[in-house]
Amino acid sequence: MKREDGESTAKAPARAIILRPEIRQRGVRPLTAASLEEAISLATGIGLNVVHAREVKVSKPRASTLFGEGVLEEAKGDADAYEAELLIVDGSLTPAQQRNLERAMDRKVLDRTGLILEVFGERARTREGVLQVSLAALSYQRTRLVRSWTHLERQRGGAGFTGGPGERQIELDRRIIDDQIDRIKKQLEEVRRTRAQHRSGRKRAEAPTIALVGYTNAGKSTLFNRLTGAGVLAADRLFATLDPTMRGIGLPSGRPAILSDTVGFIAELPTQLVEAFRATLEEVSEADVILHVHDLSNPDHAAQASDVRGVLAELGIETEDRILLDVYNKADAADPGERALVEAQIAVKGGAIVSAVTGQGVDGLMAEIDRLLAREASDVVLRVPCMEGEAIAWLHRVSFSVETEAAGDDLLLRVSLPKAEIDRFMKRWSEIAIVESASVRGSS
Ligand SMILES: Nc1nc2c(ncn2[C@@H]2O[C@H](COP(=O)(O)OP(=O)(O)OP(=O)(O)O)[C@@H](O)[C@H]2O)c(=O)[nH]1
Ligand SMILES: [Mg+2]
Repeated sequence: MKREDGESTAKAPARAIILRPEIRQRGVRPLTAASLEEAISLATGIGLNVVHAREVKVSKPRASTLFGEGVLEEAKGDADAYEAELLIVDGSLTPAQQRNLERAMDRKVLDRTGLILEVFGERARTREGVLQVSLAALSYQRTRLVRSWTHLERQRGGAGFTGGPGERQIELDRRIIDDQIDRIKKQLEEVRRTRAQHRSGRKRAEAPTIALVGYTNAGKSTLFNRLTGAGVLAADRLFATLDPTMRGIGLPSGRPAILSDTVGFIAELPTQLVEAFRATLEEVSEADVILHVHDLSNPDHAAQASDVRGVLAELGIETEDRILLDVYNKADAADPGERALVEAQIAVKGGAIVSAVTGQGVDGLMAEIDRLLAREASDVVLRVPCMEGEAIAWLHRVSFSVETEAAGDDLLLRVSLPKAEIDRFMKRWSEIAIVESASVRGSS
């Protein structure tokens, strides 16, 4: 890991041990996609050298240290033996637990939220992304009387974590943090104002929007690239994408649509991050179609899907009033038995099986999106003055069908459009009248 503070160069990566508490309530293991393997990926993703990792059953979580005496002693022994500088607890710790563990272990302790914040910090590229992550990290740190680790610490210009800060220092830190939070919020507002202007520009493009959501590493960016021909970064690492990207695509019917790629979700996503990323996730909350991308090759894909649905709910994204389509990706690498199970499920609930890498199933997916959009369509008759060339062209481009009849200086156009698009049209050409609104077709 290279440090930029000039203190030392070409330093060996920090050594870390990971303990994953498995908290069983009434002996039941909670359904979550979080796993020791995932924690290792997160840690190596920020350049840590994971020298030891294991799960620890916790039947009675202790308020002071989470783990019991025996576990702590063993962990201390491991950490010493492996010369680890850092202990990662892949679960959530209260500020007091974190502090007590640091004392007991005599080294820095990072919990799952802290770890995920570090990963986001490392991945952030755009100004908005960097600001959002800083905001999340600061509001997390504010509640803790301990300092954060690695680069977030460096960004703050801190002096490292050894020794642990005294109470007076902490009070001071807190005031500094509050000032920083205020400043970042103002900067974010500024950045978002600019982005809102872009968004209203996109709205004027008047095409349905399709958002890709899913667990991190499910293949959203790869699918995005396959569908748009774009060169968005796709990589086998967690949270390769942080900033939303949008591109226009053409559906098989010839109708245009806008596809957006977004940040992935993860089990036990820190609330601070959900809050900080709420604005960028607006692309999802405003989408007409949500494609939930699953990694069919991952044995935990069902748990991942339930985590994703949990985050969508936490974001207040209703899935009832819009089209939600389950897309099972990585079919090329999936277990045949698992695939058969999902196929049976799709026969009942709908969905698509694809491979973003080989392209298998992708045409079918596009046709399915068209079909679902068409299903939302209803017929309306509009009285459009002949001179409104732009409106007439728009209707021809976007409608599923158009029948035209002359009526004096006007045209009567019977078009079939999804409700959302009729609204878009009426907003843009408010002076054009609907003369007849037929019932929703509602056929398959
Ligand atoms: N075998 C196989 N691998 C795939 C497929 N789609 C994506 N991958 C691989 O999965 C890894 C993650 O892909 P991404 O597209 O970056 O995943 P993502 O969902 O955008 O991930 P985040 O941005 O981190 O949330 C990459 O190594 C891809 O090459 C697929 O259809 N088959
Ligand atoms: Mg991505």
